[in-house]
This record gives sequence, structure tokens and C-alpha cells, in this order.
Amino acid sequence: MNKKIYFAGSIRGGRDDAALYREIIAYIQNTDIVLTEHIGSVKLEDLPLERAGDRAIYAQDTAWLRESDMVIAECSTASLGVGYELGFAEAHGIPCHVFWRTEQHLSAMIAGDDYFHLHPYDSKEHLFEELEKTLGEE
Ligand code: 6IA
Repeated sequence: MNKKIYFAGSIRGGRDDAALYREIIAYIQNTDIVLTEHIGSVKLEDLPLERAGDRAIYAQDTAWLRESDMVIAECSTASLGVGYELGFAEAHGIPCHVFWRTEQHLSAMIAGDDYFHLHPYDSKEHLFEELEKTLGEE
């Protein structure tokens, strides 16, 4: 309860799953705190960080990562930034849970790293079941 969750999802890697990110964020917010609520936003260009520039985005996101209790990454849409965040979180000893649709190919650099808790899913129902179990872990 009330863990600080860093939710990671693709931005410049592609926004096809933005609506799904919003649903996941809302689900997490039933019990915990999402530091990165903006990942589910529709119009990213209107938000303050995008205007502040890449250095400000990097500084803010790495600060949030350092203070987070857990990273939850949705990796069905491949993203350089999400891959970087997972490596950064591992280096800082933050537990990382990776979700992706089984029909997509997860990078071997994530799938092959035993540090990550992997949650392939084949339906939305399955995704939210796995998410509930993950959030229940302390
Ligand atoms: O390479 P990508 O852009 O797909 O990387 C996505 C990941 O990097 C996300 O998990 C974010 O945590 C982080 N990231 C990338 N761009 C931004 C960003 N842009 N703001 C915050 N985090 C970002 C500005 C738009 C924003 C205000 C929604």
C-alpha cells in the first residue's frame, strides 16, 4: 500500500499503447502512488516537461527513479528510454516488473536478465491479475 511506483512506458518509441498505460496507471493508483502519471497523457506536447527540454526530463526522471520503491514497465512497444530506465533501476537495486504482450518480442537484454521479474500476458484480464499480484508484494 502506498508504494511509490515508477511506471515506464514508451513515449518517443511510439504511442500506440498510450490508452493502455492510462488504464494501468489508474489501476495502480487504487492502492499506490504513481510518480510518472504523465506517461498516460494524450497530448504530451502540452505538458511542462516536454517544453523544459531533454536535460530537464532526464534529471526529473532519474530523480523519480532513485526515490521509487518499484518500477513497473509496460514493454509491448519497444522504447530506448524504458530500456535505459530498467538498466538504471537495476543499478540502483530497485525491484523491476516487466509486462508485455506475448505476441510482441521482448529484447533479449531484458528477457535474458534474471534481475527482472517478467510478466508476459495474453489478455488484459491476465495483465491486471498479474499487476494485482505484483502490487500485493511488499
Ligand atoms: O525513448 P522513449 O521516449 O520512448 O522513453 C520513454 C521513457 O522515458 C518513459 O518511461 C519516461 O519515463 C521517459 N521519458 C521520455 N520522454 C519523457 C518526457 N517527455 N517526460 C517524462 N519522461 C519521459 C515529455 C513529455 C511528458 C511531459 C509526458
